[in-house]
Amino acid sequence: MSSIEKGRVVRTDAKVVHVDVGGRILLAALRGKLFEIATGQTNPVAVGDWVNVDLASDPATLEEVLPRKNYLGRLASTHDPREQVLFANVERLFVVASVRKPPFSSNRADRILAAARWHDIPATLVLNKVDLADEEEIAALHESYLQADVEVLETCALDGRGIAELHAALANRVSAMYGGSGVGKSSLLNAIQPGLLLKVGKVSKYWDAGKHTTTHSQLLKLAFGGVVIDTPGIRVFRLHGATQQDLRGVFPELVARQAGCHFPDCTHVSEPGCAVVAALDRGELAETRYASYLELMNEIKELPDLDAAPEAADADGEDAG
Ligand SMILES: Nc1nc2c(ncn2[C@@H]2O[C@H](COP(=O)(O)OP(=O)(O)OP(=O)(O)O)[C@@H](O)[C@H]2O)c(=O)[nH]1
Ligand SMILES: [Mg+2]
Ligand SMILES: [Zn+2]
Repeated sequence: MSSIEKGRVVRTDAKVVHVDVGGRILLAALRGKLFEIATGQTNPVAVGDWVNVDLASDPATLEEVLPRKNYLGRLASTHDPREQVLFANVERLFVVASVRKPPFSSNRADRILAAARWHDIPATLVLNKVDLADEEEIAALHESYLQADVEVLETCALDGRGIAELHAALANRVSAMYGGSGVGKSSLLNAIQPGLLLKVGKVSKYWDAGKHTTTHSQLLKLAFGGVVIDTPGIRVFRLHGATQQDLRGVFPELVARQAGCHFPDCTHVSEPGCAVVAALDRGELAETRYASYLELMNEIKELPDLDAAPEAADADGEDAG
């Protein structure tokens, strides 16, 4: 009888991985050879990965990471040009953002939404803490993302608004919650399933920012069917590996206008006869979205040489966990 079994990674630490094998969580050590495969990535295995584990050794060893259906990755850090794999094999990404405390960051949301599109992961924007902003402000945000072809949910983890909708969207599929710190990712999951008892943080009075309460990504089973990955809040999200032409394809409301541009490969930055800039001037596009796009375009130009030797950096870059 073979001692190799298939399981799903629910958490990763520096040297051990927590794997769900048939409902039992066991710790597996990473086989050294997994680090030797030149992938250009900081971590050979991520939460959500399906893996083969050898149960004959003690501790068990993680032998192989099975091919991924998809994954979300980002630039590891400003000092490390490799890709950090955040999680793998998700059917929907919930990009969670608060409308206040911390204030809504279109820049962060747009970067993550662009990356999700680039990695072919369907995404929903969750506008949380709707109890803290007025209706017009929320409606305007909501509208700008519908224009960007993004599904939007308005939620409040405290008074229960939108919780039934989020519950339905999470049921019977594999999802991930991702976004800034203190926006309410863990609170929303607790509201959906109180038994999860995830630790939630305080939002700092002085900075209106979260404090990195969740320190590691964790795959959770939902009692009503489905699994969800809770992740630590991030500060910066930089795309990894996308070219300027790739980026052009992941802002749907710009893609919808590009047939009208004078140059077929117009990047909508400074070319004459640009239909995107014309639409922007007429007030038909959200300026914040275009600003995010421009910033990403400039950043891609300045990316470090991917073949350069990476400096040592921890896998989670500049965030908490
Ligand atoms: N007013 C209001 N506060 C909320 C809401 N959702 C969460 N909070 C509060 O926001 C704070 C941060 O919530 P968390 O759930 O810890 O946020 P998180 O996104 O998991 O943060 P990290 O784990 O640091 O990434 C807590 O004090 C929550 O009580 C909401 O809908 N309205
Ligand atoms: Mg959390
Ligand atoms: Zn253009």
